[in-house]
Amino acid sequence: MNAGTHAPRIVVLAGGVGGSKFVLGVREAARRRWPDADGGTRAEITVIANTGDDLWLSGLRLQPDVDSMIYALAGVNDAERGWGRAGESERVAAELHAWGSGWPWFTLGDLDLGAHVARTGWLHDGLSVTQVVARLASRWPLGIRLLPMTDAEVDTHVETEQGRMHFQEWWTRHRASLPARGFDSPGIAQAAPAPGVLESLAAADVIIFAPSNPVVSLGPILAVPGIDDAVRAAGGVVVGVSPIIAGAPVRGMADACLAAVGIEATAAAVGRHYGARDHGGLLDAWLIAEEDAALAPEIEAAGVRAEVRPLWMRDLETSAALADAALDAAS
Ligand code: FO1
Repeated sequence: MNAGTHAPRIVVLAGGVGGSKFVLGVREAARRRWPDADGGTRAEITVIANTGDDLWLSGLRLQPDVDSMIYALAGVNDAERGWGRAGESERVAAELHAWGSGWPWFTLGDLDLGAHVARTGWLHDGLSVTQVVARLASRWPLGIRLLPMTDAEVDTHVETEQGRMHFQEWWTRHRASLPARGFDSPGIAQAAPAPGVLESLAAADVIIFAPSNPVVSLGPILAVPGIDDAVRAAGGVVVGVSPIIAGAPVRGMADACLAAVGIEATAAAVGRHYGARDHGGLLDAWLIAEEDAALAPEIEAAGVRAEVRPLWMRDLETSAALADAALDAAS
């Protein structure tokens, strides 16, 4: 990436809350590096969002990761709770629960419900998922282009000792505490990347793997046939940010997901899981935390350039600094 001469095309692969925090940082870092006349950026930022978390509930289509991204970039998210809109009431959710509709452990806020009703209506009218996401994302000036990974419905399921369940049931009802034997997203092997996904990867100056869950956030994106090959073949630099710091996930319950698929919860093991592009893998560089500096030789031995940086995203400033470090690693 030649940062000096032209505003770059940046593509971020991202999942839920960690992904949206990181993308906020990318947008801010790009505004500072490549400002335009309107307080935005000349850089083109495309976010490819995980849709493996999606679900049907009470007859409505939910897309938690897409909505987290839109709400966070619009500044209307409930940052404390971690999902939904700030300041929303739950009157409709209480009615749904009273009717026995939906899941009692899964609460849909009233403002958030507006998005689900609108989305379901547009899908019913025959719009593709890509078109629906574009409509939802057009409500606020987000400063990025948001693409779903695929237009196909590929909800993730979990195999546990208590049977098979939707990922959201395992995650929110059981808080990932039921030992998982594995994850699968039926139909994903036949799914096609959404329009624009392969084109954006091919044209990117830099592709960044957000510090999102490697198994249930970035895993589904990379499992859509053609996406991993497009990353391998990309002319741009591929930089990943570790979602694991000192053996624990930055947020969420990624360690439970990693254990289920036999990957150790360390920054080195996740880096090796993605692998080096020089050896048929996906990464050129892997950002690890200062706490994990001792793992750098192990990562470099696998052929991936390890960069030690502060990874904690506490606020916009630290998210922007992390995004800046990822952009630097691509230079
Ligand atoms: N997470 C919860 O832990 N409890 C909930 O009741 C809940 C409701 C919810 C509603 C809409 C939505 O888009 C997301 C929601 N989430 C809730 C978050 C979500 O289950 C997960 O954290 C993500 O899918 C993981 O990335």
